[in-house]
Amino acid sequence: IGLRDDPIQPLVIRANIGDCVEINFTNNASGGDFGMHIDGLAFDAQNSGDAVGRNPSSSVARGQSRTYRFYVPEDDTFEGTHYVRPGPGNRDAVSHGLFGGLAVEPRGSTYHSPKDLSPIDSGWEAVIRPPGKKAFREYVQLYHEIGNEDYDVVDAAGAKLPRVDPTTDSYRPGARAINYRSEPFMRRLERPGAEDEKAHGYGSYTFGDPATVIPRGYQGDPTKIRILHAGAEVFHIFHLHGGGIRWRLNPKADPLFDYQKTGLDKNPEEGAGSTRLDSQAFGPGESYDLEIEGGAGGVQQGAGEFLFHCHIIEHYVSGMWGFWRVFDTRQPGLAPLPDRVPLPTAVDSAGLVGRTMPDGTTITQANLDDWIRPQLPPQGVPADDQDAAVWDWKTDERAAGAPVYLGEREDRSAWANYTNARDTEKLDGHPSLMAGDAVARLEGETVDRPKIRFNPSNGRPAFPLLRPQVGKRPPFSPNKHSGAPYLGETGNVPSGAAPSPFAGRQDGICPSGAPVRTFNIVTIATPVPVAKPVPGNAGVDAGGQIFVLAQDVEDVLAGRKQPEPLAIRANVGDCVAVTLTNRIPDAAVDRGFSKTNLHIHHVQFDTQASDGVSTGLSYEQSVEDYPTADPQLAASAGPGSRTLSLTDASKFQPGVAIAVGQGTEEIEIRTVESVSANTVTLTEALDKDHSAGHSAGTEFVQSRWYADVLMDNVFWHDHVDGIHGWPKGLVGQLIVEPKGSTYHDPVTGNQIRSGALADIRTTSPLATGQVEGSFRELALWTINGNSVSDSTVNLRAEPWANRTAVDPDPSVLFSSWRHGDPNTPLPRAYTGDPIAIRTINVGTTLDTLKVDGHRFFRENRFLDGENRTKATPTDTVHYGVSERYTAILDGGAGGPEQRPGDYLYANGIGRRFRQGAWGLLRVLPRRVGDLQPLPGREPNA
Ligand SMILES: [Cu+2]
Repeated sequence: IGLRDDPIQPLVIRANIGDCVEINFTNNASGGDFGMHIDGLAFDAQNSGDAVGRNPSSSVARGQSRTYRFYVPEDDTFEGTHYVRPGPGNRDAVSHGLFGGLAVEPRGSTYHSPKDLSPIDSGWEAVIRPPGKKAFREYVQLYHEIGNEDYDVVDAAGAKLPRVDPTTDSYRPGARAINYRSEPFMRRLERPGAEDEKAHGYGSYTFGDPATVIPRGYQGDPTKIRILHAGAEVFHIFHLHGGGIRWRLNPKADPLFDYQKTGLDKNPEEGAGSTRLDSQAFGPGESYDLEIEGGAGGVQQGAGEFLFHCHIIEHYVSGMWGFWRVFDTRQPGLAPLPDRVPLPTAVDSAGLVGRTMPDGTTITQANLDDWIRPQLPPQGVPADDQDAAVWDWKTDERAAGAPVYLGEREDRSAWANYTNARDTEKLDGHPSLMAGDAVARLEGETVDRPKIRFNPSNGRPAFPLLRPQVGKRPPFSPNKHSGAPYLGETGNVPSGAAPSPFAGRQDGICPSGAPVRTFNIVTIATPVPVAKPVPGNAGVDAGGQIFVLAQDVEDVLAGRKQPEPLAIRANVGDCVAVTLTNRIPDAAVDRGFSKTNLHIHHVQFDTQASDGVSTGLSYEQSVEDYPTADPQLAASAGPGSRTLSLTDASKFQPGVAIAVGQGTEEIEIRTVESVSANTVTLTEALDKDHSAGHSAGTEFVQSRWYADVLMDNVFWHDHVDGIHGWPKGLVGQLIVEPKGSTYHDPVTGNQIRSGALADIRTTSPLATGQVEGSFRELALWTINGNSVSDSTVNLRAEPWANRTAVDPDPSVLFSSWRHGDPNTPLPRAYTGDPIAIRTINVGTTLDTLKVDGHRFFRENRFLDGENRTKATPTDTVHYGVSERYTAILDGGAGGPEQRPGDYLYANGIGRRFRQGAWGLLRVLPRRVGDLQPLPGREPNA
């Protein structure tokens, strides 16, 4: 039974604004009398389904029936999911699934099956047709725990699941669920031979589709995701991947937002103010309506898998995840929205012949290979199931309209995770293929290959290109591990004489002419000094792991530069080009497998290769440690050279992409033309010098991001092993600054490329009415779970105990006269300097950030008609992992009264404060030699 039609799912029913809801309820359950209550609607006390206070009981005994009436008031703000549950005394039954949702839809809406648009009565997935407005797809997701926290979850055979997953260390595998379904990584990684597949826990290529919900849609479909916390045990934080696929915190406060406006948008409306979110913390009983900007595929209009999960890492590793599958061609079993032009049906390669492509090429049998080959991973037979450099595709030269391009041989191995039909329809008799696939068998082969499908309108491989191959690592993306294999790296690239499949693309990730900022990022293992040394404790996390710019690797490893989470910056309208390599040795990490990747939020990107996570049928986006996995240069190579002499060239095949100088700022990416013994010849010459001993190989990925709007600070992090990696430091942020900004060291004034403390020199407003020119900036992560101190800011801590051991007097606990300045970041500013704290939570519970003596706004661009801020200021915010705030201090440093002095900032959770997650903001009354003034601001002499 596929999940879509599975009768075992939470009951989701629907009503419209202004409707009377009449429920004929029969109790057939054992275990007592039950009623049915709907939260947030109007009802008579006799009709409430429970017995609260002096209200009469309205539950019914087993075998009995009654009718309940609820009323949806005439008010648009009632739209959304309302919790359906029995009386509140039945908490235990609720924790085992006695709950559902009533989705309130716009006035007069009708509800339809996503399969064929027939009317439906219930179900988590629906097509909603409101009169006078565009139809939208609706996905109702109920997040919940299984049982209470003392309950032992059992498997299908009745055996208790472990409290701690032996494959990942995650707590309570199988107990974190969406719509009664859980897909703990444990269930995937326990497959024999899966030890090196931890990076592919979300991968359908390696493990098949998960048991959890897979909403499906077509690019540009208007979409509302309605989330409800139906459990009662712990908070969750909904997070949706995919970059420019965001929603408003407060859509009704943003008159410029309209769910109906979908499709490609490289310059989205900055909006009247409500903040764009891709993470939302929610607790028991809370629900949110996420109206997706740009619709399915986001404003960048990608096709592919858009992962969603609770961002609390132990929750998603324990099963609370799924993905939204967005197609670019029409699929069996998924009806187009009734008011949208249907996408084309995919064709095989022969079906492209005679069509004219966006670059002006008319496809012929003669130029077909020039068109298709650059869009596929390099052709070759992988050396083993971990060889991601090639993909074993073929052409059938005997077929009608030959050549016809075929994918890998279908995997017919028996693996329970994809032998069931799940949300994506399967091809009968071919458990790993999709409905709509056609197969061919090559001479001499004993199994079929699926014909590769193409979008006939643009000649791209239709998503998904890949089909499951159980236990294998997926291939890297084509076009040199491009970050944008589907959308293209750059928009509107001019065409040439030859066929150029990446030319003429309106949806190329970066608009042509956008400035490109390049960051070569390396993950390294390095000791991190977390706390000041005290007798008996050096305060060093010997197992630290961080992202670092390649240019800084040697300085960090040599102790010349303090290790910290990586903050990088780009301006609105900039294109960011990233290479990622990994030099964390296997021996340095949990279970001896050190792969890393880099997942970013919020910016526009191509989810098929820049998400960081190889979700579903995406390309490989994680990398092994290159010093082990790849060879080194046996002799130096320099500009103009096309040959590489390597310590071992046996892993390379013609056509594969090779990064020369992995882990260095000089990294260059080329294509292998030929291999002879240990010499590799490249198709293009090198531009830079590379020393003997430097590495060259296939373990690298490229990402491409477009910072389309002023979205403030953006979280990024490793997504392979957050349980172990985030507390050690594998987190970062991209800060999107106003147009025209430059970034400077506050001490020297020199321009900088990274770092938590920066002066931002600009003439563009950060937030109208608050900061309209240059400002000072602190990137601040509250990172918890570190082995030196459970609570840190930016991997640094100033534990109270270290101070009270010296002087137990609490009245001077925070005195720098008594104890010196704390070890934590210490931003400095002159009175009145504009200052912004860019903060992100990296913990497993909710934390608060408090800034003493100052206030700031949760929403910085929530303005009235006269451009005055309408938001309410606060001095403390709470946030869960991945939630971020830009705290622009009202009145600047020293507040509206412009008072100099030292001000405390701290994590407000008592034990975290005591463990050292606090620091000082120093507001200086007059000019000092080692702090540059901001342009246009003259400090007192
Ligand atoms: Cu959670």
